[in-house]
Amino acid sequence: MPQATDLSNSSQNLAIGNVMSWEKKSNGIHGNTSVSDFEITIYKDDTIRVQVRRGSKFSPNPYSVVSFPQEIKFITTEENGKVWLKTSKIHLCVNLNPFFLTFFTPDGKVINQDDPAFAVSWLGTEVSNYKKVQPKERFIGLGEKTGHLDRSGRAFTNWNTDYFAYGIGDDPLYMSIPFYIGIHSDLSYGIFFDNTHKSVFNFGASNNRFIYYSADDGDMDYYFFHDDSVAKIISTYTELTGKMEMPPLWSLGFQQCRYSYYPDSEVLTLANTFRDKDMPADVIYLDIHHMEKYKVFTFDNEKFSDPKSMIKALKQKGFKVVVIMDPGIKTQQGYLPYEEGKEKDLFVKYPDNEIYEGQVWPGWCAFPDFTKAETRQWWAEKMAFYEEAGVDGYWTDMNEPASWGQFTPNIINFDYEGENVSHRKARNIYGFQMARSAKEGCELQRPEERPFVLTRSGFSGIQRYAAAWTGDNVASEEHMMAGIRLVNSLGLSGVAYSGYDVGGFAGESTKSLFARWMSIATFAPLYRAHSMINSNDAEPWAFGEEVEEISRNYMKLRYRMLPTLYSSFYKSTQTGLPIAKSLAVDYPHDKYIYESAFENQYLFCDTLLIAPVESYKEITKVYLPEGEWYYLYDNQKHIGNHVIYQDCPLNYLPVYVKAGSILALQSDVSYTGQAHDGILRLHVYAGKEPSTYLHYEDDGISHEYKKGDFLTREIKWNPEKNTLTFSKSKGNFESKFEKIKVYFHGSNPNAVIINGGSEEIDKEDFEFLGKLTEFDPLPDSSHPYLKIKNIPTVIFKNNHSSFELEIQ
Ligand code: NBV
Repeated sequence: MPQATDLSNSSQNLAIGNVMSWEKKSNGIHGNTSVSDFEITIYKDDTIRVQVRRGSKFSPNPYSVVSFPQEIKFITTEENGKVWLKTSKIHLCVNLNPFFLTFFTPDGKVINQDDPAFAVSWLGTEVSNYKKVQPKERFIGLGEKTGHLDRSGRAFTNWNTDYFAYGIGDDPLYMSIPFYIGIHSDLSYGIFFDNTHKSVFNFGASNNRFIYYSADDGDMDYYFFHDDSVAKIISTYTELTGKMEMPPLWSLGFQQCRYSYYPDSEVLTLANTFRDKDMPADVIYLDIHHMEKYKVFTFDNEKFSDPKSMIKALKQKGFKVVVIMDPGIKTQQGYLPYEEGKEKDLFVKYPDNEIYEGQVWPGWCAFPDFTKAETRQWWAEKMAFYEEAGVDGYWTDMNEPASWGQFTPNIINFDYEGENVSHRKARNIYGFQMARSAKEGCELQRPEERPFVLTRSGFSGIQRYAAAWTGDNVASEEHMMAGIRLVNSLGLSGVAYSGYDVGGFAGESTKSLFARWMSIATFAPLYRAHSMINSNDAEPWAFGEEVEEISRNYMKLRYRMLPTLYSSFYKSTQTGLPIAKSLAVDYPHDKYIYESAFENQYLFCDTLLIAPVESYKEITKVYLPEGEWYYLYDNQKHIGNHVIYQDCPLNYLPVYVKAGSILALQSDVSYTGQAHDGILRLHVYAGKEPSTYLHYEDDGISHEYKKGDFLTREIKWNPEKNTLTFSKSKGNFESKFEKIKVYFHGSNPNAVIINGGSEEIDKEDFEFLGKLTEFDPLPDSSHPYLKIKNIPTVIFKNNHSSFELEIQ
């Protein structure tokens, strides 16, 4: 029998040891050693779960995983002291004396192997899994972690932390995602360590023997993923932990925040200024000064005497309003949320049942226990207060949870879905569950609309409930670049919808820094500017005319790109893949992409390669991976697998279009809800490889798309036949685009023929414009030193049948 709870001699390492017995179960095996029980479960061909415990039962995390093992065929055999579990994608070898695991490909290559001596081990309650480092192995992912794209040589801690003005190498930050991807010898795999205690991932820091992950307590409980691409591994991880749902279209527009805009007249002036200055924008945030003495579910009546009318006026101008919600509830007699929380037993407590209090903005506060269903439901109901005023979205801040002193006592208790656990186990999922409650509040209050929640804290699975932002960054060039890596890393870790405070939250941005940040963030999934109290104004017009012009140009480009962006969001809801995609996803084995000069580069919406560069640089080195790449602003074609030197004046951020891809644009609008001119502009960039653009549309706001009110259409470029094929559109949604105009970049057609000449589209609806059209991605620039002329163009009515354009 395992000595399940014997922690004697805990000052030395206790390894799992020899297997005493094992048995087959329906979807794997289980067994024991002298110190522990283990279970190995085949989830899918590409996913195997490994659980090891010392307690009398497993204590899994009830929050992150949302899918169950599939019934699949696998083979189990025992030979020469090894048990083999074989699926079509992974061959797992369990060595019995001692217990250690080796994951192989079906053709016998080692993907990943435990350090045979230590494998799974304990130091007291701390549980670890030690892994051998494979030749030239790299590690990517782990969510919101600072540092290099390749995490080798560093260790990271998962312990959600409020960290004002963090340094660009500091750790831990606000959100924990214990999932990483290993890359070596043309192989890749993923590991999700599903334990919510404080955990550490050591990728070879201070040792040259192994890498390991450990948690303060709880089970060794991890999922191992292997497939033939990094993309498939991310997809599989998000099948396990869930995918984001379609956000409201308005949330993809520009969002303006400040700590804090008040009073109401200032908020209205802000909205008017965007419209007067012809700068497209969709969202204005109300930070903590909207509240009376920072008490959640109140408005400060002096600053906002009639919030409902103010929000109505903003809506008339096409703006949406997002309010901040902090978890701390002021412990003030008579303050309803406090009284109710006490009465209904909804707050976090000490083990002797006294309510725990910590200090935050309102003073001493009680903390709703979001790990309890009743609390989440209560909070969701309380949100009626904001809904009545017409609020559109919610921003869950301080949900690590933060408190003055930044050191919450571990002794306090959380419900944790009835398990009743200490802060040690609950902290990392507190913010995740607060965001869930906010999302459920939106669904409860406005079931007909899609929720929008932006969260600071979270854990694996957070993508199901909220978008994320990277907290209190600093107005500096290094922070601008670090934020890009954070967002890219979140994308590698299942969180496709994220962004950073454009301009920097703490400190003062310079003119050039702000301009560059605005242009880079045009290509971030979340496009939001924010700045700290008592700092200079930091709106896109606050830095003088040149910055205003650059900002306007890029903001407009963002809105023109909406068809591409929205379609990319749709794709991400299906695949879990990032929208801002580190080059490590598509080119994991290309060593150049990990170099510090190039590690910030990423693909946006699969079509554009963004090469972020500091604002003071006039020329920069860009690495273009395999393939061909068009410089966005002049169509110059570059051959991939090359480093190029690129001019990067402040008004032109280096952006390249992948040859073979299709960039879908629309006309200028002032906000996402405004009608465009009805023409979908498809820019086809000729390349050697075939490619597909999946166009997606729906009403942008309701859930009707789930019932079939959407439109998808595949548009395929075939370079061999020189054809562009439009599939029949799917779904019941009537496209908002009456016409389609195709621009041919990099090919030189004399004619375009539809359906080989047998027009199924009426000829009158189809026109080849020849070499007429100009294209300038930044048309309002007063320095249009680039303009792409003579692009052959065809325009036709958007009917929903399938057809083919043959380019001659
Ligand atoms: O609510 C004020 C700020 C907010 O603006 C910021 O975005 C959060 O990250 N909040 C933190 C609290 C305190 C900041 C010093």
